[in-house]
Amino acid sequence: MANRRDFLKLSAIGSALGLVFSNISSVSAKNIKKPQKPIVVSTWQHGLAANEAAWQVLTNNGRAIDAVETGVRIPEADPKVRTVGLGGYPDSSGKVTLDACIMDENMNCGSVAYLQNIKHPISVARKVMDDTPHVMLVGEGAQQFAKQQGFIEENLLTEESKLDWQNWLSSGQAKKLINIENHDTIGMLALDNKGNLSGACTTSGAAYKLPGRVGDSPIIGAGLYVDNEVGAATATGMGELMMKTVGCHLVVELMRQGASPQEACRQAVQRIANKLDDFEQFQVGFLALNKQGEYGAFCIQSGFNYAVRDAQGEQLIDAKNLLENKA
Ligand code: SD4
Repeated sequence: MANRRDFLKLSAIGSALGLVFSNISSVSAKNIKKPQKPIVVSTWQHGLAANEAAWQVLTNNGRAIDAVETGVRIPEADPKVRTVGLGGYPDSSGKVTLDACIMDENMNCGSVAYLQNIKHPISVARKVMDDTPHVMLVGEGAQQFAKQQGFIEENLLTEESKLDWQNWLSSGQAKKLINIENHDTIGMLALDNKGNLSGACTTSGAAYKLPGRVGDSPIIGAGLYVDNEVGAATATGMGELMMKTVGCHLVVELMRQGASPQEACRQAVQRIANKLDDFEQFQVGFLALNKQGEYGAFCIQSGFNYAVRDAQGEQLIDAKNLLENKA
């Protein structure tokens, strides 16, 4: 039997129908397209190997949420990737502290921040999502939770990262802005065979950050957002700027209003640029995937690329940037 809530919903739908019908021809021309699926996209060159692992899950009829978790675990475990998981650049005191989050097609999400000594923060975030009533655990509490869940503690500061940190210390601790050498967060978005979207984002954050600093990557809405009706977005670069604009949520909302993934990313970058006189000093890159399997990206300055894996194979694409059309 219909209750009051259903009734209110029905009335709202009824009164909206006039509007919907008046727009029906443009909506159908634009939106009724066969979605291109499955597909997975992710930030940076290390996205190629990560996508391949995710692709195996997707082509075995797996869920997007399992694909993105599986995918980003590849760079997390790779000590050569210096800004994710094992081997990530430490903070200014020499500690490797990790941030990650994950979000599925039902608005479920999990996140960890300032997590130490655990190689796969994304899987801890997944456990927060699946096994707790919470969204986010940080620091000591996140580490205790990970241990209870059977994650093994290990030292994540490799000799190479330690040496670089020591050199940085002895160089007078020059303030290191996020430029093309030191931002390689992996953000990954996938659309599975059922047409469901999910995303994951994991990082060691800005190199030599202040102890205790947490960036955008574990913040739902800033470093990652998924709305299964519309699309998904993730980000890389100077996290403070994504936090100030809730950038990934903004990208998804722009897609909801009809923007293509690339145009939504462009507008989110432009929003940042409009607010900051010195935006040219920073890098920010957004990557988006919509419900139809269309993707796009945009960044402030050249250098950001992203990896795509679909039935046609793999690609590494240079994102368009804000400064390229500036004289
Ligand atoms: C952060 N967005 O912590 C991240 C930086 C990044 O690889 O992209 N790092 O601000």
